[in-house]
Amino acid sequence: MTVRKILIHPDPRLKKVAEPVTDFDDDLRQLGVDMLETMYDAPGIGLAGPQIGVMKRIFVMDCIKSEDEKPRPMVLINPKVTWTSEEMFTYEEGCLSIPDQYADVDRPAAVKAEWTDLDGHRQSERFEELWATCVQHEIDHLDGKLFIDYLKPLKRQMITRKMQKLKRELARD
Ligand code: GNR
Ligand code: NI
Repeated sequence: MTVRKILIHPDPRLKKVAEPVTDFDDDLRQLGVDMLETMYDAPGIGLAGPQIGVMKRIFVMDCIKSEDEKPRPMVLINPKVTWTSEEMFTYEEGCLSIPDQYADVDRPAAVKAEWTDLDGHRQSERFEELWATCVQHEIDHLDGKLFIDYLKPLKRQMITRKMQKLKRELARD
C-alpha cells in the first residue's frame, strides 16, 4: 500500500483526456488500492487517475462522511454517465488538486453511470446528490476538466494564480 503524490493545478496532466483501461491485471488492482489509500489519507471523497499522474480512465470514491456509517470504497473503471436528471443540485465543491479553494457548482442532481469494476464486471447504478456530484467531478478529471472550469473567468484566474503561488512555495522548501 502506497500513498501517491497528488498533482496540484496548474499541471498539463490535469488538462489531458485519459485513456481507457484495457488490462484488468494485478497492476490495476494495486493502482485501485493505492488510489483508495491516497484518497482516505488526503482525506477526500474521490480521486481520479490523472490527479496522481496516471492517465487512465479510473477513479475511486467514498462519499460516506459520517463515522457511524460503514465506509463504501468504490473503484470505477472506464465510467460513463448514461442518464442525467433535469433537476439540478448545487454543491460547494473542492478538489484535492486545488487545495483549500471552494466554489458552488451546479450539476444534475442524479445520474446513472456504468463502469467496470476491478474484477472486470460491468456495473451500473443511479447516484444522487453528493454521490452524483462526485461521479461527475471525477469523470470530468478523466476528460481533463476541473470544477473551476465552471466558474467565471475572473474567479478561475484568481484561483489559478493562488495555486501558482502555492506551488512556488512548495518547490522552495
Ligand atoms: O474530496 C473532495 N471533495 C469534493 C467535494 C465536493 C465536490 C467534489 C469533491 S471531490 C474531492 C476530491 C477530488 O478532488 N476528487 O477529484
Ligand atoms: Ni478533484
